[in-house]
Amino acid sequence: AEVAPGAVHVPGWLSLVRQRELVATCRQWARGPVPIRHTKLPGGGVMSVMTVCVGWHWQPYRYTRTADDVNGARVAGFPDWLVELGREALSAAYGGAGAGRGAYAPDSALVNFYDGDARMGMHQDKDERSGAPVVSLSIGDTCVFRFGNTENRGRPYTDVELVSGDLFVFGGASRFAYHGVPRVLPGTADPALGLAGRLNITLRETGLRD
Ligand code: MD3
Ligand code: FE
Repeated sequence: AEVAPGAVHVPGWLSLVRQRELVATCRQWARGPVPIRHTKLPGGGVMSVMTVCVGWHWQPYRYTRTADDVNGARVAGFPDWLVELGREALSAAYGGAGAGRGAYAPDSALVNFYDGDARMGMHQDKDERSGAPVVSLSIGDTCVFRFGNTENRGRPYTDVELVSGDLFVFGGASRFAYHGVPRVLPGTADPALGLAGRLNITLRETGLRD
């Protein structure tokens, strides 16, 4: 379903097997080389969401190769299979004939973990030097995702429930829209996932080079 121009929701895109594999992979990334943590904001705040990065490390508000704000280690490399997953996601959302899909080259993933109390305020993703789409994969508890406008944090916005296995792609006119996660619905995940909470994996092109 196209929620807005370039913003496409594909419910149930990931099989349960694929979701379980991704949970296991995220658990590995969460251990290191840079451990998952609550990101500290320059103003003194701390995010309720926990984040671990792959490929490039996001620290508000820039991407680096080493996690100077955590333990100084170099982040895990961005695997080829994750580039492939990103290309498959674009095909699923925009169609097999989607222009330039082979050229999609995500080089960074942010893995966000939400417990029942975690939230993400309305923001834009604009630290990337690329207008390439962002791919979002949801696993675990259902959440309310708020998709806003490109002008400000407030109305108009649309609330959409994101369920485990859902894919969302944000490209074109939606790439720089405000968005957030006002709440998670605890205990809604399939017990077979063995995950208490919600994982969101976003794939991005940073537009950066070493
Ligand atoms: C719309 N994550 O990591 S995913 C983020 O569920 C982030 O963890 C949320 O916002 C989460 O920055 C939302 C959906 C999403 C991600 C990136 C976008 C929506 C987007 C970039 C542009 C527009
Ligand atoms: Fe975001």
